[in-house]
Amino acid sequence: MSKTAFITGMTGQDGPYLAKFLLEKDYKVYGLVKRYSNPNFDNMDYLGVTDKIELITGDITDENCMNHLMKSLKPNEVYNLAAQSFVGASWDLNKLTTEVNSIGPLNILNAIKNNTPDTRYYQASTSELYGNANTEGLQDENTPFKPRSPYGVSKLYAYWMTVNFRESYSLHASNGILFNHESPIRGIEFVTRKITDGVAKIKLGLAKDITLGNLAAKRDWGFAGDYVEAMWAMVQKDEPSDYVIATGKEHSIGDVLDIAFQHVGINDYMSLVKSDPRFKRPAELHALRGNPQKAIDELDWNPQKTTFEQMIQDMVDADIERLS
Ligand code: NAP
Ligand code: F7E
Repeated sequence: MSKTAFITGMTGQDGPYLAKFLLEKDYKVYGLVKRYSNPNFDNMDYLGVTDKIELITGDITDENCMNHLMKSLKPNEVYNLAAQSFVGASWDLNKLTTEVNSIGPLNILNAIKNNTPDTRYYQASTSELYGNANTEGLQDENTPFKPRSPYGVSKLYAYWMTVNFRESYSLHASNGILFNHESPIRGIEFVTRKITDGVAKIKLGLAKDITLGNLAAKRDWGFAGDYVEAMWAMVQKDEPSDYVIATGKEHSIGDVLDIAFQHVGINDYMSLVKSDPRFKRPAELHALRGNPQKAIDELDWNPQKTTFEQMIQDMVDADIERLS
């Protein structure tokens, strides 16, 4: 009999990639979507999964809803990907961010514990937990957490609650500490997609320039399609644990700009990029680079499947196609 998985955050970036991966493994997939007057299934459509999963309307901040769903669906695996995931908005939306990113996972963990304690749980944790800890070296599972955004602080609670339910109630609950990962269906406000969308618009004559914030930021950017494989792999382990998922390579915003502009044949682009303090954050996180060695050793996960260059070029191509 095929396994069942319940994924929250189906309209986002990672939900559709994970659903596609699990469908290929013959899972029955239930996907949670928030109630909206005007739903947007574009990301699921892009990956061709909309009609292959059972969509359920709900909200992770609603305790009753999570209880009811665990009781009725009894999934083998739960992947909690739902979040207010935009760091930049988390200062103005600090309470909402806490309710979704901290209380949401708590509701799911309680619902599992009370209804289906054999269900395995994946929590979407993040490199934002580290803040500026150890920016000179690589961050791994033992690097101390020093979050610098309300988003990071909200995710810290969920991280420790996941560990706590594992240790207190023996739940199979794991944290994937994922570093930035991108794709053609990345949200338009995140910096890589903002750049690839902007470059595509400039190429097509639809925009004159791109306006960004802190141009000095550096990140460890991987491909979402590769990262969902690690989510699944940690849930399959006999013992639950926490894993850094990263490429181990650091890139600058300048690297993203170089690759994206060069891909459309524009080499001299400096006058096309503006900086506006509007897009800067009250506290910035300067640089991140993760050490995925534990995931390589224990999950047999390959951090170098898709290169950074290929990913950015694919994003530009997808944006040009979408806009053409
Ligand atoms: P995303 O594109 O922002 O998607 C987030 C999803 O959560 C959306 O489908 C959103 O629905 C849903 N959601 C928000 N509030 C909800 C609620 N109260 N109840 C139910 N669903 C809700 O995020 P992503 O990039 O796919 O990331 C997936 C997860 O990994 C997130 O938890 C994120 O914080 C975490 N993460 C991401 C990265 C990254 O680089 N992408 C790195 C580390 C960790 P609407 O669209 O309807 O609002
Ligand atoms: O910013 C700088 C910005 O918004 C990356 C989320 O998925 O990854 C993501 O969070 C860097 C930051 O991603 C602009 O200041 C400059 O230093 O693409 P981002 P993020 O904040 O790293 C982590 C791991 C998550 O968990 C999150 O959910 O780029 N930057 N100029 C800009 N960023 C944006 N968005 N827009 C700009 O104009």
